[in-house]
Amino acid sequence: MVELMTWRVLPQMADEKKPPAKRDGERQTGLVLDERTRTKKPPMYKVLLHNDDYTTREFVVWVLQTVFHKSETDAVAIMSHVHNNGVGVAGVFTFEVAETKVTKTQHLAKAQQFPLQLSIEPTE
Ligand code: TYC
Repeated sequence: MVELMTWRVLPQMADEKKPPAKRDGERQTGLVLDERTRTKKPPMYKVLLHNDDYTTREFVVWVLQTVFHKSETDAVAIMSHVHNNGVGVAGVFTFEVAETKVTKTQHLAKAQQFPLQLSIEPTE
């Protein structure tokens, strides 16, 4: 998947010899970006993993490594957290990416007859 982002340079920058004083929100690139480009971040969503008594620890660790690109150490820590607390965060993504990861994981779990449950929740 390819995501494109446009960075619009304000016209005032084109002919000015010295840059204007730094504004609030201007980043270290020196580019002056319009208000919308500067401030708009996409809403982000947590993918939650839920504990159950049947899915193996090994499968959960494998899913965290292959679908969520976690290191083995982080994958084991997240799996253990879910096992001990009932629920935990597998990762934080835009909605479309979160949905795709949930769907992939559900298919992988079903193929092995594991009842693994996931959910999506907006970040604050
Ligand atoms: N509780 C499971 C077991 O003891 C392991 C497990 C961990 C299952 C995390 C689901 O999201 C989960 N085999």
